[in-house]
Amino acid sequence: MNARRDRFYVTTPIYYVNDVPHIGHAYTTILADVLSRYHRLLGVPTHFLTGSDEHGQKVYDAAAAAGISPQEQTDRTVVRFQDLWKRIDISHDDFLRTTEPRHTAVVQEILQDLFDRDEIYAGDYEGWYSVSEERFYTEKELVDGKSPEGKPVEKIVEKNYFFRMSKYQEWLIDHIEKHPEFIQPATRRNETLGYLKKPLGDLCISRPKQRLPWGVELPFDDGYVCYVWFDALVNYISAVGYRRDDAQFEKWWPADYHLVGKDILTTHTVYWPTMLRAMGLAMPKTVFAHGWWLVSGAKISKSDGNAVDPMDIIDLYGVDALRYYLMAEMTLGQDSTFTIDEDGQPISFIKRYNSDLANDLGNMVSRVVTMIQRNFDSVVPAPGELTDDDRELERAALAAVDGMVEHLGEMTLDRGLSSVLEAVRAGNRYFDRTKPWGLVKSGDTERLGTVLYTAAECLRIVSGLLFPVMPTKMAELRTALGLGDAAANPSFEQLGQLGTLTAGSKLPTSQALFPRIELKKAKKTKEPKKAKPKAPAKPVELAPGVIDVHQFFETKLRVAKVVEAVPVPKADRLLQLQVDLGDERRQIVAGIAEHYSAEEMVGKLVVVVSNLMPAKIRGLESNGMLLAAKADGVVKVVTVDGEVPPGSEVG
Ligand code: ME8
Repeated sequence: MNARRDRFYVTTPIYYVNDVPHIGHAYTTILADVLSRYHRLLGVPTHFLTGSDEHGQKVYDAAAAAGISPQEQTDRTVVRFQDLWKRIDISHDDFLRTTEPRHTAVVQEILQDLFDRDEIYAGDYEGWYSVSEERFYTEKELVDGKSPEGKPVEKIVEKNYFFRMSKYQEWLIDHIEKHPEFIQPATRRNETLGYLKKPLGDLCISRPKQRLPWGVELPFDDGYVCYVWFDALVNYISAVGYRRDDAQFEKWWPADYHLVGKDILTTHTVYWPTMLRAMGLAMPKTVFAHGWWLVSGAKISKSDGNAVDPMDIIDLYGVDALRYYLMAEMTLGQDSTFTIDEDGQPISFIKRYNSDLANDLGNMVSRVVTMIQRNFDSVVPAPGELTDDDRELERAALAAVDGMVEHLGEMTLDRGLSSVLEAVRAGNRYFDRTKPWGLVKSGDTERLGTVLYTAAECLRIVSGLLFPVMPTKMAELRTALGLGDAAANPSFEQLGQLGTLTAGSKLPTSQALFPRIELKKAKKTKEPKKAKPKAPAKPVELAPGVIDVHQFFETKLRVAKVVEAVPVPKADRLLQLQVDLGDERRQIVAGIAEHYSAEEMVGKLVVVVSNLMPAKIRGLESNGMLLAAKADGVVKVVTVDGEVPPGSEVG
């Protein structure tokens, strides 16, 4: 469990500075920040590294398009990332730019060393290159003449330098199999193991300067620069003193978590470990690949023009609310949808904010603080003897402390936050049960004081537990509860010490912590007149259970290809499927595990109901339903008779 780590080194991807940051970049960085802050509370020495990936084709092209030098492009854009991190309270210990000499010099030394030891050799390269993804594909990997992600590719033959990645294939498979924690979650481990079933080639690690002059120059051939990924991945070690400061390097390496999005799984779980192996270094403990933030079923990305600007949310609703939403809404490892209505209102955000922060937490805070202000002249009352009700609330708050520590260890942060919110809800129920307003009426001041003190104690614990996620708001809450040094974040140990709230301290006047967000009513948009099918002259009376054809066509059935499948832990009947619907990917949780293994399902063309409201099954988002036939306890999923493109309509 994380609580027992003796130090914690966490990294984010270093982001490309070809464009400004969007909510996806903010997400990974906030996640690393929250994990770092929790570990600091646990008393674990922590090192949090982030930075910028400044070389390569993308940045070079962006500079050319803007009519400026690549260095100017990086200098201008990196500030946008650094400013955003300041704005959203990122507490990183280091920000590495790959154009800094402390990094480039180390990259060159590594290249020279690998070249001297024949881990890097010169050869001819013939392949298909995708500019937008900055990587080569083999002929076999292309799909309809494009990269597997659908990006255009061009054929290139040239002399290049190669890293002997292929010779580490068997070792890597063995390492992944022996260390289940190395690639998480399990779906991603299976994906990498699947990738490693095909022979692994050597990795082309150079780019001729005449095609791309922007990069770290190869120390053994000045006609070439280093491939951007070979340069970028090294940031995780150059930043902590590799080849420069042995004591610092010993202290932090290997990293505890490389946090990445699932888009960059192969580079982190195939290229990086083989590079480290060739350098004779230890493997990172875990590469954790989280899912994507989607809008209308598509990955949020700048190039797709659907980027959500974090600043828009922050300006309207505040930094902490955004941080909370991103952490509470996404189940780590799965995709999550950011919904925006036709008026541009971030609906999923507002719903989560109103239910958890305004209705539950904000409401409890305002009940406790207002009653102390009105009935005890703003002075925290001393508790009398505790009843079972009071003890029950104390137990709920302490359970949240344990829950958070446990969920941190399992990287189930959303569930850790639910356990804290559960304590808040228990607090509101406690209020309803103990009815302090009734105690005011009956003049039972001692019992009233005990109830308010116990509720405020619960809030003290909650404020500490949510501090890593909402540092500003929780400092405000601590001030509102009369806790001396508002900014001081208590350790987990202090959090669990009951009776820490000081009776007799005076509460300052405070404002509502999380005012409710009123949703604007959706505009009435005029529906374009559809050519309606002719209604029958007389209403037809349908026999019970019979529907007419229009009712049938309200159900949208589509063909989907199952691209990934894994069993749902602790649920014997469920499989968690990722399906391809042509224009989007979805997750469906299906109750078929007793009839199909996960492996059997992958590759099947199934029929799904595609216009169902998303549902949560065992905490997993399920977006659609599989059709299946059932007879005598046998279940067979409905498939199509032949190859049709995923997404095809059925009907
Ligand atoms: O890949 N949802 O940089 P990059 C969730 N420079 N996370 C998202 C996201 C989304 N829709 N979009 C982006 C690179 N991200 C390389 C990395 S590391 C040695 C080099 C996050 O600017 C997610 O963490 O394209 C993803 O992996 C990363 O941004 C990609 O950032």
